[in-house]
Amino acid sequence: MRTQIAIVGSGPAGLLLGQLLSNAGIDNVIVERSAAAHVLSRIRAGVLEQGMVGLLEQAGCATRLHAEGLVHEGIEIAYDGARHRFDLKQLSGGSTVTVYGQTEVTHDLMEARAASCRTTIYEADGVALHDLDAAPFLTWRKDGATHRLDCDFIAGCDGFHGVSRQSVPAAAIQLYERVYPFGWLGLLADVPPAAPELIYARHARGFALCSMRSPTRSRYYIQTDGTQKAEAWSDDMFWDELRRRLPPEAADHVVTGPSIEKSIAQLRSFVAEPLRFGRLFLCGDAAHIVPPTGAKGLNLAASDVHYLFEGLREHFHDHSAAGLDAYSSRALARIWKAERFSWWMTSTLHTFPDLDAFGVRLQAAELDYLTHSDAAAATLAENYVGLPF
Ligand code: RFL
Ligand code: PHB
Repeated sequence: MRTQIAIVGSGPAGLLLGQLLSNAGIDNVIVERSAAAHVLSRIRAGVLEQGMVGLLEQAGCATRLHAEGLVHEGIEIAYDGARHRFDLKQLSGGSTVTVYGQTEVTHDLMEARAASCRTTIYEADGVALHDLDAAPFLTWRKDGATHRLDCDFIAGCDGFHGVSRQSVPAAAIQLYERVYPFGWLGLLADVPPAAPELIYARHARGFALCSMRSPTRSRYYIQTDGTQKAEAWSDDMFWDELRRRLPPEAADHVVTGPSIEKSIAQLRSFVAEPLRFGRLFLCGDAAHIVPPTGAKGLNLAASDVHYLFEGLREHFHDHSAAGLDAYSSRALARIWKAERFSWWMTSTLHTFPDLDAFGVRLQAAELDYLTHSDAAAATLAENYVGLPF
């Protein structure tokens, strides 16, 4: 089999890239390790920047998003028992965010992919990348046979644990990493949200977040230490701990109910540099991870896709290498700013086991500054709604 672009991974990055390429008449094949149902079962991001919404429009996959997504003009940050609203729209000069689950984005992209009649191979075992410098190809096993896909370029969209980044010789790649000594325990339930906007809460017992998927479905998170397992938390334990960490009038509005899903994610900051190795391009979580506090992971995957798509389009349509040559540095400039913002929000709102009294005072000063300075609030808003592509 031969194609122009072999895409490894059918998460949001791989599917969005595939859709943009297909619409531009550039042939592509997606090779995915898991079954489609498994890819759709992972509950992850919920907040989309305007840039990502624009890309989904460009891909022709935004009809349901516009019908069902919730446009949010503000967020709240709570600490010391009080809530503080940040008017994102006003502070950022008109930008908003859209609350629409990653599961729904993936679902919409999968439907569009099926309609485009391009090939997607699910349940591909042992995907391997070959000859990245000259004539690249993928191999994998499926149904008892080994398969081969030759291509012009490979897009490594296979997430943090994928094979693409690991196919690069260690000497050619630089890794930057910070692992935080805690995780987030998330719970999804069919109950109305506690408040109309997201609440990020700092508390001495640990961070908490009130988010949502729709007017009848809520998503909550609490900070837990890195060693805990989701199974150790009953729903009642979760709801009790969540309410303890919220200001009283927000806690009073939490409607409890049975969980649909409960899982723990370890928090990590990670960047691999560069993003290009010969004819392989890394894209999305394959190249970088942010802690979820700033809601940036999925949105960063989208901006990578934008830069990579533009580079590939220029290559095939305009016979220019400029966009592909610039891909790594253009994407990394935006990635590091999102890394900085996500690290800052995480550092400001979580409790750290080894934080001394000086560090606790600095966190308090940071929050006091944020809630009393228009400049600080504007900086938060500018980053939260997403820096321009
Ligand atoms: P994905 O989604 O991990 O998809 C990678 C795909 O590649 C497949 N794969 C392979 N395929 C073939 N061969 C292999 N060897 C393979 N290895 C893996 C996988 O099966 C999968 O289908 O990466 P992608 O596409 O780069 O997308 C990234 C986003 O999923 C991620 O950044 C976000 O979910 C992060 N994130 C958030 N981002 C936001 O922008 N806003 C948020 O509000 C937000 N909240 C979150 C989050 C992530 C969370 N967790 C669980 C880490 C909240 C949480 C709790
Ligand atoms: C979510 O709804 O899953 C969500 C929202 C905001 C974040 C992280 C996750 O910062």
